Order: sequence, then C-alpha cells, then structure tokens
Amino acid sequence: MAEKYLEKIRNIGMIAHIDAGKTTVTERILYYTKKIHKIGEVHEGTATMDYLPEEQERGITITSAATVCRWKDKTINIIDTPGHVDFTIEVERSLRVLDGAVGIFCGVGGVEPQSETVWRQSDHYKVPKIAFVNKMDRIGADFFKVVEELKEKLNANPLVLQIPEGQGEEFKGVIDILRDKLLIFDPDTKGEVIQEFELNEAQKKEARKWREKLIEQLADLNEKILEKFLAEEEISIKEIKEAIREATISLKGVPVFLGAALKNIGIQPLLDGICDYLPSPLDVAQIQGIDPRTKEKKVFPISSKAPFSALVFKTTFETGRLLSWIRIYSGKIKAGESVYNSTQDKMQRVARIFTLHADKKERLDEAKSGQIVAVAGLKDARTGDTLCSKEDPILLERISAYRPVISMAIEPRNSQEENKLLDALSKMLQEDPTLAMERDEDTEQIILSGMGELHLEVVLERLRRYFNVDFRAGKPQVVYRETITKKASAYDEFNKELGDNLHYGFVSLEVEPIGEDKDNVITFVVNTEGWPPQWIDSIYQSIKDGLQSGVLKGYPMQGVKVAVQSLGEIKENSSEIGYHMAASSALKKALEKAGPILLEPIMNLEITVPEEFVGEVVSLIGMKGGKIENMFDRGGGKIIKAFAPLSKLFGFSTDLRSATQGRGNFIMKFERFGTC
Ligand SMILES: Nc1nc2c(ncn2[C@@H]2O[C@H](COP(=O)(O)OP(=O)(O)OP(=O)(O)O)[C@@H](O)[C@H]2O)c(=O)[nH]1
Ligand SMILES: [Mg+2]
Repeated sequence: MAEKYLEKIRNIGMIAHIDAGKTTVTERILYYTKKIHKIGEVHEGTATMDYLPEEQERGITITSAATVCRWKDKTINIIDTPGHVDFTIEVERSLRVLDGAVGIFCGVGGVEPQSETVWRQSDHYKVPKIAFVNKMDRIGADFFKVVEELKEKLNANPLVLQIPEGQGEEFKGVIDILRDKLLIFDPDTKGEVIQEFELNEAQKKEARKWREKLIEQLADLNEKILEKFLAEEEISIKEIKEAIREATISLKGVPVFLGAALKNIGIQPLLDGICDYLPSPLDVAQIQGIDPRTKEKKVFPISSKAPFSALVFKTTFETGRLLSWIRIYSGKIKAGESVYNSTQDKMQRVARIFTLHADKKERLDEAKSGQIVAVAGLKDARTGDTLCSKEDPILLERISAYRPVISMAIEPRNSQEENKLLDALSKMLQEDPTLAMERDEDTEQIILSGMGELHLEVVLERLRRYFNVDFRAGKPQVVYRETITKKASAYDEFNKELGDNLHYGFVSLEVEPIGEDKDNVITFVVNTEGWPPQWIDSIYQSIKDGLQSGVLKGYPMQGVKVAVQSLGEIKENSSEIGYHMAASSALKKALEKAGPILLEPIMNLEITVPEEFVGEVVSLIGMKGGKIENMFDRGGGKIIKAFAPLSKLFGFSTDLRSATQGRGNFIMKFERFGTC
C-alpha cells in the first residue's frame, strides 16, 4: 500500500529563459501560501529566492534556491533555477531530482533559446511539465502565439486551460475555460482576492471553442473521454481534470496557464494546476540504480519503509560548513545516523537535517522518501553521490558534467594569499561541478575554467567577497579541444625493470577520426579472451587517460576512435604496468601521425535587432568569423541566428551595442567544439 503522505508532495522546479519571471512567480507563490508576508521584487533586490548579493546586484538568479510551502492539502517543494546559460548545471541537477516542472514563458518573447534548452533537458529526464505564460501585461504580449511556439519549437502538446481577457495594456484577467468564469485579481489585495464573473456572450463563445479543442485533444489520448466524446455525452470537469493529469504525467500533454506575476495575476490557479496535474513522487518511475557490489540493476520501492537511497544533487558551503542537498528516493534517515556513500565507498555521518527556505533553514529530526532536504555533516560529499545503507547498497547514475569553454589565469598576491586561495578554491570546486582548476606547468599560474564570462566573473567575486582573497586575474581565454583528421596506427613495446621487477607489454593500435564533436570510442579488435582482465583494464584506462591530454597542446581530445589491434606477451614479465606504458606510448605515436588539430568552442548566437540595423549586424558577424544560419521576424524586430568562434566574441556586447546604437540584444550559448 502506498503511503498517503507521498500523494500530497509535489517536488517541482521553475525552469525558463533568463528574465521570464521564475523568481517573480515563486515570490507570489510564497506570498499566497503565506510562507512570506510581504512581496519582494527582483529588480529591487528583495526577492526571497535571489538572496545572494551577486544575484541582488544583477537582478538575476545565479544559483538555484529551494523552498517549501503548503497549498490546500499539498506540500510543494520548489526549486527556483537560473535562466542564464552559464548556470545551466543548476537546472540540470535540479531536474535530475524533481518530479515535475513549471516552464515559464514571457508573453512577448515566447519560447526563447534557453527555454528550449531547459525544456529539452527536462524531456531527457522525463519530467512532466505545465506551462505558465507570464508577462501578459507587457505591450506586444500574445498568448496564442506562445501556444503555437510551444508546439513548433518544443514539440509539446499544449492543453490550453485558460485564455486571456485582453492582452498587453488591455490585459485584465484570466478566463477559466473549464469553469466558464472570468477571474479578476484584485490589485488592492495584491491579487489575494479573486473576483469571479460570468462570461459575456463573446467570451463564452471563445471559451467554448477552446474547451472543445481541449476535449478533442484529450479524446486522442484517453479512451474514456473518446467514448463519451463520440457518444456526445456530457463530460464532467472531474473527468476532464483526471484526463489532463494522466496526459501530463505520461508526458503527452502540457497544461497551459497564463498571467502576469508582477501584477499579481494568475498565480493561484497555477498553484491549483501544480497540485492537480503535476506528479507526486508516487507517480513517477522508480529510480533505477545498480548494486555496487554485483553491478546488477537494482530498484527500491518509493516508500519510507524501503531501504534508504538518496542522491546528493548540490553542495554548498555555509559559514565554512558543507551542506549537501539531497533527494530521498526511498527509506528514511534520522539526524545523527551514519549513511553509506556508495559513490565514494565510505560511511558518512548525517549530523543535522534541514528543510530549506532560500537562505533560511529549519531543523528536522528525520526525513523520508519523496522529500528534498539539506543535510550537514557529510564530509567530502559531492554532487552526484549516492547515499544508501551499507547493508543494502545502491548506486544511482551520476549527474552529467559540462565542458568548460573559458579559462582565466589567476595569481595570488603572495604566498600567504596563495594558501587562502587554494583553500577557497577547493571549496568552490566542490560546490560547482562546472568549475575546473589546474596549474600551468610552465608559469605556475592557477588556471580556472568555467562555462562563460559571467560564470568566472561570479567565481572571482565570491573569492573576494566571501573568502577575502587578494589576487590578480588575467583576461578570459578560450579553452580548446583536440582531434585528429586521418587514420594512423602505431605500436609500442615496453620492456623495463622498475623496482625489482621486469615489466613487459606490447600494444598495437589504430586511431581514426569519427566526427569532431563525437565522444571518443575505445574498442578491442584483438580477441581478449583468455587475457587477464586486469591487463585489458589497464590498457583501456591508459588509452582513456591518454585521450585526456592531446599531443598538440595537451587539451582533451574528442572525436577519436581507438582500436586495439594486437597484444604481445612474455609469460613471466607481462604486467599491468607494462601494458599501461605500452598503450600510452603507442597512442601518443599514433595521434602524432594522425593529423591532430585544435578545436575551438563554437557559440550559437541569437541576436534581436530592429530592422534598420540588420545590415550592420550581418557585417559584424562576418567580422567575427561567424556564419549566419537564419533570420526571421519576431515582435516587430529581426532575429538573426548565427554561429561564431568564441575566441572572436570577447567584448561582443560592446561591439553589438555600438553597431546598433544600443538597440541590439543577444544570447550566446555553447554549441560544440569544432572549426567554424
Ligand atoms: N511586466 C512584467 N514584468 C515582469 C513580470 N514578471 C516578472 N517581471 C519582471 O521581469 C524581470 C525578471 O524577472 P525574474 O523573476 O527575475 O525572472 P527569472 O526568470 O527569475 O530570471 P533569472 O532567474 O535571472 O533567469 C524582473 O524585473 C521582473 O520584475 C510580469 O508579469 N510582467
Ligand atoms: Mg530568477
């Protein structure tokens, strides 16, 4: 029997393009659910979820923040994610542990590029969604156009449940097409009081049209509705809502709501929608993992009585102490207990458990299946680690990593500062899987790499602000990759005394280009049957490591297939070390012969510009070595989509501003490593 409390939980995320209104919507949700008593605003630096000074100064979300509130009989855990492309990891790791999401769209901008990206990410994790078309008060808002874009750009099946009464400056309220009511959100009570009006004839006609459309869509998806529809029988609101819920959870439909969060319009029906249509932890597939001992597939039931399993999806340092954000899939934990970190193969103690509300915490004695909580005390926990019980362990899939594209050299002012810097960086690296650090062997400089200029800018700001470190930072540089352009083969024989033992290994292999943006592939053409698995593992690992640092400049390689073709042995002397060394050297020789080249980050640009500046922007893109992919009209301006190498795009915002007298805007995201 499923436990009742689980049905009443909604774990949801707010996902969208930058500035769509995720934080503003969340603020209203907190207000109407009485979690806060005063509405704060992003642009005033007072929004609850944007609590970091870096966020308040810029008016954008940088790190995802969690909160929990209650609406009617449901407990809603919300994660408000950032829309800026440099912080996509925050969305990725949140989506990994959430059961549902609200995609927020600007009524004017529609489905903007980063919305497309996060929507696809959520599709990848099979996260059911509802859509909220926000900013309906803005001039140029067009709800129906956004609905069309949901179909065209996101391949979604929008189930329109509301239509607007007026749009843009004329926007007055929301028409509920299921209940045939016009909802007006009283501005004097900050939208808390909702007045319901009967529809006039014109509104009724429009509402009926959309309801019929909705029923047709549902009939396509749902047998019961189809039967009644064909028999022309009355279909009750309850039946319609059940069908919508089924369609949403099975990823076949996306209920669409609308409003204007800033004007306090449309939030309570959205909250009802979250409760009515988004899944509870019981409605989503059980999480699959493997048994770390046998490597066999393993599944635990979603229940607090099952063995414990949880995923660490985020870690943060607060006043020097590590806080791990976890999603509990099964079982429960109590404060003070120890858990097994199956990723790191060690026991860790859960000192305290908290629910999070932005930057505030509330202590709990225990937490169980379905919950999202933060725990203190797990030393060295990292994003993507699995927690479970030692007796019945499970290992869950890690969270995908991202490839840094920009690096920057930093130099501490003196050796005392260097220790402080390294200490601070080790904490920040633990928090942020998209940040990487290495030492330049020649200059001894510390090289930080990350997702973009803003990402590194925020990292430096945090180092200065929180850790009080004094350092000099260089200019951002592009991070490259390497690949090969032709087939080549090579072999190597290792035969040396190391320590007191002779080590032997012979490896011959072939390397081949398989497409510059493809992941590497390592195969064994040679029949490895009968060979000790540790030798084969050693060769595999050696090749894998070797591909991490290319033969031109030491950048990671990609798009390379390595086929091990033959192996040789000398009975007494063959060893893991021997094969490791032979494979590494054979690989190096083969790569050198295979026409290695550098690949650079190619960025995808979407530029919005008034018609009269199109010429200037086209020539600017040409100057930057870019290629225009297409151009189309949107919201009275032109959108130009182009690809260009990142190395030429530093300072692009200034160039674009001067080419368009400040009227052009752009969004840039990483497309691939390649040649333009
Ligand atoms: N006109 C209008 N402006 C809005 C509305 N909702 C939000 N805004 C404004 O749009 C801006 C961005 O809103 P946010 O809530 O920060 O958007 P976000 O999606 O959280 O942005 P990021 O977290 O940075 O990705 C703010 O200045 C809001 O005041 C709305 O309904 N109408
Ligand atoms: Mg935000």
